[in-house]
Amino acid sequence: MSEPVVDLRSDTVTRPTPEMRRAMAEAEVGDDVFLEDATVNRLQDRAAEIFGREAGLFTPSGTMGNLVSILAQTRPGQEVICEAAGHVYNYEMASMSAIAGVLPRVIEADNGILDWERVEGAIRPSVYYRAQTAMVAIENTHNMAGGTVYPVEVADEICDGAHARGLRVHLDGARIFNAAAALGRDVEAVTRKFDSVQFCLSKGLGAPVGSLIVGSRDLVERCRPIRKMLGGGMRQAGVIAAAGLVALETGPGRLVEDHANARFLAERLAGLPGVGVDPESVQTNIVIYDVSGAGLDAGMFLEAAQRRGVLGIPVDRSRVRMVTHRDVGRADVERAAAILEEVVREAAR
Ligand code: TLP
Repeated sequence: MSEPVVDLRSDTVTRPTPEMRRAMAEAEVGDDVFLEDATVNRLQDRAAEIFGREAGLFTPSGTMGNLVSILAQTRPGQEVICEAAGHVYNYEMASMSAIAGVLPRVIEADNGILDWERVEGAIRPSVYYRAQTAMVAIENTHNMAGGTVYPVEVADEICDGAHARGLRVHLDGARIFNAAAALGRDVEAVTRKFDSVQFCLSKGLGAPVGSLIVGSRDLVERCRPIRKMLGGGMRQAGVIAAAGLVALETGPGRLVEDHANARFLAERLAGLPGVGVDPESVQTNIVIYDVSGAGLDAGMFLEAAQRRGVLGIPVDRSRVRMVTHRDVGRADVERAAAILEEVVREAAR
């Protein structure tokens, strides 16, 4: 029998565990537009509790969670400061402009990690004839910078500085549990100064669907009608929230394994001729590496890897991203590393 494919395209590819499927089958449900789905309510309350916030709101995706948070805290014609390689700016269908009517004010940062000095420099002067900055949106971990983590003081300083200037701060915390695990802190401690936090159940935590927004009760009550406007008012959503609850309780504790597997993969790759990656820079579950030195572009490299049973995604012409997750263990990652070695050695021949 041929070996199964090692799918490292994303941590979104995990399948629900038997425990999640059981919870889904048995979920108590109701109509969530009438606020009557007991499982959704439980998930929202539990998320709020874990983050030390007043309330939570379940959304179908991280993309919707980010957009709802932006819509709730900005007006058309305002600006949102974000990082150049950030997800909200690059991978969300320009929704902040197309739907929220705000202009992304983009700044570049080393490793995707902004600091207050850079953010402050991008804030518009407070004069009536200039568009006004309304929000700062930061991403932790930073996906396309390779899963990099904000030091807590750096994020806190951005929040304090922005608040003093009257701005809101949104956290795209799709992978905030990975950040917290890497820092050895809890998510409450690393997110407490943000006005809104979006985090994904369907990434490292392993749920099949869903994200949450957590924040003050006032924020959540502003977000709820916006979610409905966007078509995110779901009915018996308890069937998916049930899996989310299992993910929330059981997912965070095992992320360190994914991080160790990612580091292991990076170490193996670093030993290959022409592959550019610094294993020390791999802080969480994402490995981004450059294959151009091996005489390959990212597309060619990934095609050759796919033929042998390993999947990743291209970041640009020369760089590849691979993400570890619950459905790949150390043995799978070892096999992937051996296959990628073959790809590189064959290219050298
Ligand atoms: N990221 C996906 C792709 O869209 C790139 C992935 O495979 O990593 N914020 C961040 C930081 C994300 O990485 C993602 C998904 C989202 C938001 C959006 O979440 P979903 O996919 O639930 O809309």
